Amino acid sequence: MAAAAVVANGDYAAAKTPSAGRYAAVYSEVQNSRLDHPLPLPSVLKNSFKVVDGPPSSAAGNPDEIAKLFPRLFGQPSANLVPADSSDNLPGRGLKIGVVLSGGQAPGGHNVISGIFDYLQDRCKGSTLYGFRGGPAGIMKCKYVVLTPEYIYPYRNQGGFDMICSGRDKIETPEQFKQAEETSVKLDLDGLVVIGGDDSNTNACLLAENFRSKNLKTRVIGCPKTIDGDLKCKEVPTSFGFDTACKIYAEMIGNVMIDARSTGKYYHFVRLMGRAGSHITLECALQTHPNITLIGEEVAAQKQTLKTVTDYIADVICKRAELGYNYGVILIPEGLIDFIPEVQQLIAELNEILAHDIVDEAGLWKKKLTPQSLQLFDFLPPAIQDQLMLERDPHGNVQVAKIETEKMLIQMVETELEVRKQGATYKGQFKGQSHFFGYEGRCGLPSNFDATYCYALGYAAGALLHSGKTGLISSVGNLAAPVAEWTVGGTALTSLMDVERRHGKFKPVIKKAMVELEGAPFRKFISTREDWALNNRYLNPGPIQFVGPTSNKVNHTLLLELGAEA
Ligand code: FBP
Repeated sequence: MAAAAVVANGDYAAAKTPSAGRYAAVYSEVQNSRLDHPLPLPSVLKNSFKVVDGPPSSAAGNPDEIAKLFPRLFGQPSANLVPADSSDNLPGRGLKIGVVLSGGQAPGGHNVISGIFDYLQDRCKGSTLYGFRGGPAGIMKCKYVVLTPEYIYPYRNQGGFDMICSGRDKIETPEQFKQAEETSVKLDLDGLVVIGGDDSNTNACLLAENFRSKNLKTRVIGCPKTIDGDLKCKEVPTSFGFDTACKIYAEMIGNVMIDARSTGKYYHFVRLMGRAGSHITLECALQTHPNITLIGEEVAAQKQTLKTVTDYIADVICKRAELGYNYGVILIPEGLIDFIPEVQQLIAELNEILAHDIVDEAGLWKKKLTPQSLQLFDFLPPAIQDQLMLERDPHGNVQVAKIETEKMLIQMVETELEVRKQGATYKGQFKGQSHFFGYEGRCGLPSNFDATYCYALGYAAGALLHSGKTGLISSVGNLAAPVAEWTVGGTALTSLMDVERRHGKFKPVIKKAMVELEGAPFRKFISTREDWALNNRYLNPGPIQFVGPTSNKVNHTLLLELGAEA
């Protein structure tokens, strides 16, 4: 970023308060105004603290397998930071710490780095923070930048991951672990912070285990990042980025709703990011009140098929037509097709074929599919067939962001409505418009909540490394309370793990948190969705506010899960 070079002043305090308009050439007024947005810290991080260990931990599933995979880390306790006397302060020696951004962008990542940096500045004078460039590959190739006050300043409270950029590489082969070890030794790293989602934090734990097994001093701490909102547990109430991304999508959905009502002629099929859990879709529904919302977890629990999903949408469209409404808004989670049992089965078979066989142009590979999967594959529109065959990501996942489920559903609903028209059970007009809101929400200016939460996560990661912890994920809790009362600590990464079959082998994975059908957000949604289906209760939340009465509003999902919203 050009702005990084503009602050030539090496003085930290001065860099924090540049003269007004310094970045005007490259930043909008709003971006500029965010640079000096003050970030409150939980009070435990503002004063002297000590680290208190909790009881021994276990695993989210298959503890015996996890214990075998992590012999040095399994069972370690989580850590809590509690107020203490200044006599308990850790020695303020300089540390060498690395930080890496891993996986998809999520608003607030820059503030995590700022939090780590400020912790080191405040409590470990003489420290060095290395930013590994381009994700985990930066660790393996020892590609880094030394983060200075001047380098960091223009990224404070800004969206994106462009300070050091991200990547989806995984450190998994013995050679790659060796490369990571070499980097750790070369830079004499005391610690490494991995900012990532479930896969990246699993990788962080493997690195922590590996470093310990090689008697290297490098400790590893993870940070919960993903707009998808599926990396969470009791101690980690939410992943950062979810709040901002949902607010951005909700604004766009609200606008589309008003457009639908204004013209009265379109059904808008909006697919929303979130490749596994449907948290984003559910939260956006709670913020905007669409006519139809599909929740993948419910579809799976009811063992729905593509046909039943299509029928459900067509039923609502027919009832609305009788009321005189030939328009509406339908929210679809990006991971939907992966929840439909018949498609799930097809994807599992395709995964095995793609991992082990050559996919020949003549289509002989199709003979390996079971008859049901072959029938379904042949029934899908060619574009969806191609999208299902695309290369898996480095973690073995189908790239659901590239599967245009919204277009497929429009086609299927259209065909169903045609049949109903011929049977005289539908007399309306149907025109579908497709949207995919995904990348638009990943690099927005972080909401006040994400900005503050991320800063605390980073500051806490610094504190955990300073106190010699490894294999923990930075955990900031009590988030419905004022920031001063937020709790801070680290949760054993192995306690979030289970084993899963990937690329045809069992691997440790952090169990994804899916939408709970008994949970408060889903129950709130089902209590009103029928009303939203037929009566237009559209809500347009408008753009994210940074000042004023609604600026510190937190998403419904988090508040409902914490019992702080009715
Ligand atoms: P993370 O799990 O890495 O945070 O990424 C989430 C996500 O934004 C998903 O919602 C989406 O399916 C995927 O990334 C898209 O990946 P890519 O950036 O590689 O296209």
